[in-house]
Amino acid sequence: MAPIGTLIGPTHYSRNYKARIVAHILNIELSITPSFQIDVDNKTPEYLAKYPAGKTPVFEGADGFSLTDSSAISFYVAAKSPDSTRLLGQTDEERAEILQHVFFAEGEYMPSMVNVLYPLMGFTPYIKPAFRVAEQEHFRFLGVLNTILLDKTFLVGERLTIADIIVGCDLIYAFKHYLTADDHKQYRNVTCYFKTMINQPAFKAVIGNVELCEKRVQPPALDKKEKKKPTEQPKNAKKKEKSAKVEEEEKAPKPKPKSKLESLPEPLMKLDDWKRFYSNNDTKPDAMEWLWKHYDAEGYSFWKVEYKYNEELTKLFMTNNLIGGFFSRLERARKYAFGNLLTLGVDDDNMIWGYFIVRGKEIPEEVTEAADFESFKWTAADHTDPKTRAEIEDCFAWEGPSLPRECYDGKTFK
Ligand SMILES: N[C@@H](CCC(=O)N[C@@H](CS)C(=O)NCC(=O)O)C(=O)O
Repeated sequence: MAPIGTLIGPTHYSRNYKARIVAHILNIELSITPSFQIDVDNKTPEYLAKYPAGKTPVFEGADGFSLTDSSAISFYVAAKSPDSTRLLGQTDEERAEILQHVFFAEGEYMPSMVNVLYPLMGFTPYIKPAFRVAEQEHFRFLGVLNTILLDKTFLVGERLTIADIIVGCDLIYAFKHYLTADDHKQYRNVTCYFKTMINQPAFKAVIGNVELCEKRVQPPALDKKEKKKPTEQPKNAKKKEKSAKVEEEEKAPKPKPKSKLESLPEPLMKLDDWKRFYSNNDTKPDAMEWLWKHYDAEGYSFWKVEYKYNEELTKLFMTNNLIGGFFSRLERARKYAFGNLLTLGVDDDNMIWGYFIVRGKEIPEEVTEAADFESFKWTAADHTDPKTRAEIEDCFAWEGPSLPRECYDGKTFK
């Protein structure tokens, strides 16, 4: 049987598992995209033109039908089977209950999980008070699920349905990275349910073994300045006296400032041309030869970028996520910057290192305004120096003798 279409997105993300588990159970052929790079492939103009939210996964049907949202895609894939009611519910009541659990998982539980796990994993900035509130909310929803599961093996009826597939997948991150033995006791029914799910043959076939978390992921390194903040006295006590009017004005959305970079003379090399050439050609030698031929040293500058708190990095994949998080907060700089940051080293001993090209001779505010900019050291780099040039080439190629350590993975900002 030919595939009904392609599930596009990173194959190791839990949202990507849902439709594949459905397809596995109902014997539906579904193509996947193993080399998909999150934050790169879902940010191209072509992808955004088709899927404006830039999220993954998305589905492209063999017949041209396209769809976003992992749960919607899972429902659609299930509906393609003559045996669909097996997962989609046999009665009106079952179908409505399935939706009830899916909406709870997606609308209530997932946002709370994301607000806890994303800061821990470096996808979003870690702000302690917001994090504490998110933790409480996450535990509250786990408690709700724990009550729902008090006397149930499956969420709806006596057999696995799509509700279990969606909720089971939505619980993966929390059990893999956050919930430890004490939480397992506290949310016993949820834990038992989760273990039942990940031991279902279809879950195993798609995901493999899920290792439960033993030690909770710790918050990423805070900017040292931020760490000092709690002991500092508020500098400006008068702030409190500000008139309501001033505060109102401050709260009002400010018009997006025009970039200062727009007033610089037009550069000889267009950054978009470089990005396109880099994406479509071998980095060494082709793209690098192109760059050295076209690089306009008046219009751009090179910067070596190093993470300041490498000693606090732990798992390689988390380090790489941290880069992804930083890049997503550099969104405003996309027009004016290109770079590669690499995750180098091994688990529990790794570093972030790389190079950027930016428009102008200084680091533009589109970069410095990123919440975690201060966590990185930016040093002006002289691309005419042979050693630096070799490093830039190896960095952009993600391999080569001048990398300070073995390259595990990396991200390209383009
Ligand atoms: N409700 C959506 C959420 C999709 C979503 O947030 N996907 C994440 C990856 S798991 C993503 O694409 N993040 C990239 C971004 O937000 O730019 C779904 O279930 O598909």
